[in-house]
Parts: sequence; structure tokens; C-alpha cells
Amino acid sequence: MELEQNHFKHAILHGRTQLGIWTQLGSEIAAEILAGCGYDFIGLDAEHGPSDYRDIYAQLQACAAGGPTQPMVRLPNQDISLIKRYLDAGVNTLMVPQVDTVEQARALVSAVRYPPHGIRGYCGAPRASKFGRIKDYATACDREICLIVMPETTAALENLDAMAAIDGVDAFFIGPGDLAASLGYIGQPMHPEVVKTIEEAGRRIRAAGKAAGILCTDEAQTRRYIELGFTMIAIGSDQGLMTKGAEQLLAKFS
Ligand code: 3PY
Ligand code: MG
Repeated sequence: MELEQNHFKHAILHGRTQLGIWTQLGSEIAAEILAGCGYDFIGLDAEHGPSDYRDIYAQLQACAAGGPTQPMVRLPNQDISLIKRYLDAGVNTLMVPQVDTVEQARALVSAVRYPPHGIRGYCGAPRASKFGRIKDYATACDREICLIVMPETTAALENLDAMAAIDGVDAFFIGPGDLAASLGYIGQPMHPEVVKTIEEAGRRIRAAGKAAGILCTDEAQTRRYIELGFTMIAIGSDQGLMTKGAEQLLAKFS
């Protein structure tokens, strides 16, 4: 059995825009439904929301059954033993929150690579290798693993150019909520100063030859981010859609 190509990784590295949807409900049923909707990627969130390791594992299985959408898992933290477990579970597109320094970014690259290039612990037949059926998984997996780090603070922006120069960091996904908080505008990810800072960060990321991403639910600003060359954009979430959809439905009769 062959290791599947990570179409998402190849698309962002070639500058093709990928649109995604976030799932925050911690539900494999929601993940299966969303995986069939035609989005390029689906964000499975283990940082915020109720999902733990086994929940994400079930959501990965649901995504595989639901459609061709690429699952992207946002880890809860930078714990290397947890990264190893998610990789073993078959996560090939990992997003790591709150990465502020070059040292942290380098440690993440090392965590996703087997020796001699890194320190990922070896397991004989993980789900990632289809339980041992992909014979060359250990030597081929680097090619398809996509490491996305999240710059979400002013400290991260100071170190952005140096982090972008690291081989093995494929992309940067800016967290507008945390960045707004770090800039002194908590709860205002669309504040003009925050948006200006995000756009400038996107320019620097692209100038370094890396892919830039963002979560944005404002249609006009999403279109602007796409024009500016952001190639990974999460444009909504299951929780947001359910809340808005349910309220709008009821409002028709009130
Ligand atoms: C943030 O807005 O801080 C996020 O992490 C969103 O993805
Ligand atoms: Mg964040």
C-alpha cells in the first residue's frame, strides 16, 4: 500500500487557496457531515472545545468515511509526546498554537521527524501506516507531513522572519483572536489595527516563501485575505453555523 499524497500540503506550497471549516463540537458525526461538504480542509480542534485524543481519533475515522476533505488537527499545546501520539493516529497536517520563538518552532520540526532528522518516537505499525500496510511509511512520511505553526502574539511577530526561515515549518496560521488580545484589542479580531498587523504578517510570511493562513468569518475581509495571498482560510465553524442557522430559522416565525 502506498502513502497517500497530502493534497492540502502540495496545494498551499504551490499557492493554491484552500478553504476550510472548523469543527468545535467534538463530534465525529459533525466531522463526517462536514467532510462531505466539499471544503478543502476541516479543522479538528484539540486546543479549544471538548475534544481529547480519542475524540480526535474518532473524528479522523469519520473524516475518512465522510469525504475527501483534508483533516487538519490543532493540537492543545507543544508537548512532543502528544505530537507523537497524534502523528501515530494518522494526523499528517498539524497546527500548533502559541508558537513564539525560533527554539519552539525548531523543537516542533524535530518532534515530527524520525531520527536522524528529529526525535519522533518509532512505533512499528501505527494507524498512520495503515497498521503496517504502508511499508515505507517511516522513510516517506516527512514528504506528506505538513507542520503549521500559529503566531498569535506580538513576540511571535517579532520572531516571524527567523521562524519562517526554518526548514520543516511549512506554513503559518495566524490566530486573530489571540493576536488581537496580545495587541491590546481583546475580542476585536476585526479592529483595523489588528487587521493591518495580520496583513503585514501575511506579507512577511509569503516573502519568506511560506504559506499563510487565517480564520476569518467576515466575507469581505476573507476575500481581501485571499487577494493578499493567504492560502489557508477557515471561513466558518460548525458551532457558529448551528447557532446562526437555528436563530435565523426561529426569527422567521417571531
Ligand atoms: C485565534 O483566533 O486565536 C485562533 O486560535 C483561531 O484559530
Ligand atoms: Mg488562538
